Amino acid sequence: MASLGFLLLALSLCGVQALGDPGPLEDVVIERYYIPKVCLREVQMGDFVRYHYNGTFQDGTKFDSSYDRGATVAGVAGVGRLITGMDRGLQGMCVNERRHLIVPPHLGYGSIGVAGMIPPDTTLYFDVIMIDIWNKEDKLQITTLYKPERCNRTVEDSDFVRYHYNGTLLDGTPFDSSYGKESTYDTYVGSGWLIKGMDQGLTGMCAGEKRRIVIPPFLAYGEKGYGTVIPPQASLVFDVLLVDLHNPKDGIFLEHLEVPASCKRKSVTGDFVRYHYNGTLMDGSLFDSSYSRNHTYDTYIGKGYIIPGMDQGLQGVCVGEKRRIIIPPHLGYGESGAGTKIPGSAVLIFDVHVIDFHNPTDPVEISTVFRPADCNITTQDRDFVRYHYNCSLLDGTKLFSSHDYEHPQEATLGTNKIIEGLNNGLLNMCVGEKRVITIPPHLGHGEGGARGVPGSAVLQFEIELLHLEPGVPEGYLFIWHSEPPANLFEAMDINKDGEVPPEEFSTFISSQVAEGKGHMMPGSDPEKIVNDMFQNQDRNKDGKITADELKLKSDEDQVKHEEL
Ligand SMILES: *[C@@H]1O[C@H](CO)[C@@H](O)[C@H](O)[C@H]1NC(C)=O
Ligand SMILES: *[C@@H]1O[C@H](CO)[C@@H](O)[C@H](O)[C@H]1NC(C)=O
Ligand SMILES: *[C@@H]1O[C@H](CO)[C@@H](O)[C@H](O)[C@H]1NC(C)=O
Ligand SMILES: *[C@@H]1O[C@H](CO)[C@@H](O)[C@H](O)[C@H]1NC(C)=O
Ligand SMILES: *[C@@H]1O[C@H](CO)[C@@H](O)[C@H](O)[C@H]1NC(C)=O
Ligand SMILES: *[C@@H]1O[C@H](CO)[C@@H](O)[C@H](O)[C@H]1NC(C)=O
Ligand SMILES: *[C@@H]1O[C@H](CO)[C@@H](O)[C@H](O)[C@H]1NC(C)=O
Ligand SMILES: [Ca+2]
Ligand SMILES: [Ca+2]
Repeated sequence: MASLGFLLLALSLCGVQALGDPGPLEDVVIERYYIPKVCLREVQMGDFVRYHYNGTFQDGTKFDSSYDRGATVAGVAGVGRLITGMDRGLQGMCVNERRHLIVPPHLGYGSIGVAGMIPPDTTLYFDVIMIDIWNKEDKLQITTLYKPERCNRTVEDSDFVRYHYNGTLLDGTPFDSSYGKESTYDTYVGSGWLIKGMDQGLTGMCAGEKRRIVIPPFLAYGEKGYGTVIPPQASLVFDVLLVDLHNPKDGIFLEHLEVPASCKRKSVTGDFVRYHYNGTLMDGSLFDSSYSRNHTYDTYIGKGYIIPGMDQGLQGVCVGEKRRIIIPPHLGYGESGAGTKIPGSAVLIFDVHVIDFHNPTDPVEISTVFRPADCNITTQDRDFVRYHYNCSLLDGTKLFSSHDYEHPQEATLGTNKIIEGLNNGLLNMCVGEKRVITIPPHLGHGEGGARGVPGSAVLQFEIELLHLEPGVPEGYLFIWHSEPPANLFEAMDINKDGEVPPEEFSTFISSQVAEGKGHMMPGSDPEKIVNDMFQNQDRNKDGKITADELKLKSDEDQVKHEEL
């Protein structure tokens, strides 16, 4: 029988009609006139099938058609629920295959026929197209189409996912797609929001992964189907691209990309941090970058000025550190997203490079690099100093250096000529000492910065003190080291003629300085200072100082007794 059936099949492929009437057929004649290139499965006994057909008599008149009822036929193949000819004729069919079947009466409706439709002993001709095949034993079929290299988190129950999909029936008919809807499909997995097959099919995916998920109807919309687009008993094929996933219980995730070997201090709440960042979504698209603005992002942390995930993620950073901060949407921009580039419920990935940070209560930080053994005389307020310096930002960017000028830098301490932090850092230094001074912006150039200095920047100075001259208090030009001579005027009036002209005054002051009895304000032309001192004493401006003028002056300001 089997070999005869095969023979008949072979004949039919050679064109059985051309042979005229071959007499009653023993078996179904099958002509597979369209076989799709891809045939993932073939109908087997017990499979559920959905198909369309046209049924005609030998003369071509139609006696039945599934198309006329506007619905596919669903049934189980090979178990005697269909006419035997159909049971046999459907065996081995692929989805989208088309067959022409010739069913002899004894495999059709026999000698009885169907009242009013099929006369007795009629050979039936069917054109069949297979639409869907599945089995109760079926499991979900998952094919991975693309898997990203980096895949260390995968979808689990109760995760929230955002994905794109194309949904088709098994025969390729599209029924739905997320594309063209401006947005991903967003939902919870394993919480009953999705059809069972989708819950299972999404599980284990990582962001960026692409899968084909074939879902049998009992894990999809089952016997009811869905609306007009998904027929009853339809298998579904979803091509899914997972865009993003997180769990509502997630906190932030940190990855430490680059931590400097030495980290004196780590950031805490209330610190002001300057950092560069690249912000991307899980699919790798860049939504924002500080580099595009050529400016660090500057903010206090832990104070609610930035999204909570960032407030948390910037805690404990070191200056110079590079860190990846992965922020779930409930610690980012939530369900509504932000702007045009951050979709609702998006996970944000910030790659951060910390340039510097400080606290508004920070003092100047001094670290001594070298201190000479005999360091007896150190700088004090009002002293005049000469020093070399290199100034840089904490990320190493060089800003200024005294070595670039012909002469080292000079300054009188406490005169507001240099930034407060540097002034403080130059105190209690001895000649030859080397220091590194770290200056927070409130003791430097502040929020506004200065030419070449970014706003709120922490500055680092390398200092070498070259020279020190003791200073004089504010408003003084000269001070005595101990008590001035008892009879000052007589000491000054060298030729004892009762007057002190500029020459005598100058000679007197020079000898006092030379004998170490006093010193003039440093850092200025001594001649000019002596001249200023003379002018101060010569009250009536006649070019000479008298005893009365000198007395008058010292009575006037008792407190300034060290000065002339
Ligand atoms: C059945 O007939 C209709 C109308 O002629 C045709 O469109 C359809 O393709 C036929 N189906 C098959 C399976 O041949
Ligand atoms: C992902 O993997 C990287 C290294 O490959 C690791 O540093 C990081 O902690 C992992 N992230 C998660 C969320 O497991
Ligand atoms: C869905 O179909 C569109 C258009 O053919 C295609 O660009 C897109 O990559 C498909 N998506 C998936 C997840 O296969
Ligand atoms: C950033 O700086 C670079 C180089 O200095 C310059 O080419 C670019 O135009 C700047 N971009 C902006 C947004 O200022
Ligand atoms: C940000 O992206 C730019 C360009 O790809 C890169 O040069 C820079 O190092 C990145 N920054 C961080 C902090 O990852
Ligand atoms: C500093 O003091 C030490 C002893 O305390 C002394 O030996 C040395 O000479 C002093 N140096 C100067 C420059 O005064
Ligand atoms: C400044 O930097 C130069 C070059 O690195 C170095 O030679 C010099 O000693 C530095 N100056 C100070 C004061 O540290
Ligand atoms: Ca005189
Ligand atoms: Ca006078």
